[in-house]
Amino acid sequence: MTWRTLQKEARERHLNLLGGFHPTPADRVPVSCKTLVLLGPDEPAFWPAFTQSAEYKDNRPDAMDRWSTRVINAWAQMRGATTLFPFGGAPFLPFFSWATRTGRIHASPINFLVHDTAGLFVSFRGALALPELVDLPPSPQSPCNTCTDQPCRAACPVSALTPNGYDVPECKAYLDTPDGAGCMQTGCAVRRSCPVSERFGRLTAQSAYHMRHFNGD
Ligand code: B12
Repeated sequence: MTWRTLQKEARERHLNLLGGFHPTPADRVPVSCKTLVLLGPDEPAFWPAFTQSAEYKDNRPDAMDRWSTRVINAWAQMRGATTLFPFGGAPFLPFFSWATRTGRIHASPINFLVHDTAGLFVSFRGALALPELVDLPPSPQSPCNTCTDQPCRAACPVSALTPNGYDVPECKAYLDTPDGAGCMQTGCAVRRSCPVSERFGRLTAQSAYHMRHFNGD
């Protein structure tokens, strides 16, 4: 199994390989796992495909999580892999830690994760725990290392998301005001401010969907 083949299979499912690593016992992955691969949406193809799915159309809760479970579980079965998901309630699996283990996803100046092509819009739909050792491509350094302006540091209109941490109540209080409509309709201003995110192709409708999910829809 090569990385290239996996990437092709991911794209056929409107997913993208964000990075991978060879786990040690400290990583808390299934014992049979020799390679853990983190999966995100393949932008901008993901949103049109997802909105055509049965999960999106049935109006039941957690449509994207149910879509991810169905699609990734079916793929894993074909590959003899185990699946791991970032959602499903506490205790959550350590996706933040796994992301940084790839060497390709890093903590940004405001502590959200940042990726070489997704920027601050990096997000996970699941992970494949593969029983074989897959050769991994080289990991690019954090895009923040060469980002001189670092607009993410000052992009939040109410300074809820800064290098000192994330004030979730402050963020949500702002989202409930008329001024918060920009973040609600086009996505978090901090994530949008990242120069890498700008080039990523995340559709506005998808960002609005996540913001509604996050802020009590
Ligand atoms: C709980 C949670 C939240 C909570 C609390 C977040 C908070 N207080 O910071 C709430 C509901 C508020 C939240 C909100 C959002 N979240 Co959230 N959230 C999670 C969730 C489900 C669990 C986190 C957790 O407890 N993990 C378990 C712990 C034990 O494991 P761990 O994550 O590896 O823990 C380590 C890290 O947290 C690390 N750590 C923490 N801070 C730092 C800082 C540095 C510098 C380093 C190196 C490490 C580090 O230390 C921990 C111990 O090792 C994760 C998914 C997941 N399974 O991880 C998503 C996740 C972190 N969220 C994510 C997203 C996308 C969002 C939203 C942007 C959703 C949206 N709108 O689209 C919003 C933020 C709103 C906004 N501004 O847009 C993404 C990450 C995005 C990113 N670029 O970083 C994740 C990975 C989900 C996903 N499916 O991709 N979230």
